[in-house]
Amino acid sequence: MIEVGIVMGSNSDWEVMQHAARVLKDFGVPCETRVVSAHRTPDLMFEYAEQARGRGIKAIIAGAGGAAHLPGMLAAKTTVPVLGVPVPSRYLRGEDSLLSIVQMPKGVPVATFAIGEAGAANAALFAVALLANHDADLAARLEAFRARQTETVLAMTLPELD
Ligand code: RP5
Repeated sequence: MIEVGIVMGSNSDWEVMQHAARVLKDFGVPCETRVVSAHRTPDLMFEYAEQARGRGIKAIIAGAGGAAHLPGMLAAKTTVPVLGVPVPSRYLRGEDSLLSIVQMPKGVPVATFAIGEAGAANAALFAVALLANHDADLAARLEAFRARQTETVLAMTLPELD
């Protein structure tokens, strides 16, 4: 059963959002990827949000750029946690996306991540952490991931100056 939905406003968001899919795949979390646009396919967006909980989806990672209302509108139609990823935009480099997603009025939260690749990967890691609350095997894989990351940094060296 699909546990995490990854949705994005356009296939042009995939370059960024693939990093969320990659993390979930590496952790063995069943996920789906869909193009769902808030302003170009609003009926599909509502349908996706309305059906999410019934389909067993535990978290929705939503990426969008520009006037990025997709995460907020999904959150308006479902109580499944929505994790928003601001996608870099052509003219404002994603600052517009970030502010659109993060500034949700009180009452309908969207967890907002960093602009771009780091945000997409971290949204997926956050979804893994949510699922790991009820999945000991997944929690162990998350601990192992963090330990490997720590080892990598501990092994880093810097060049000597001449
Ligand atoms: C948003 O508009 C999408 O999330 C995308 O980031 C941006 C541009 O979309 P395209 O013109 O590339 O389809 O809705």
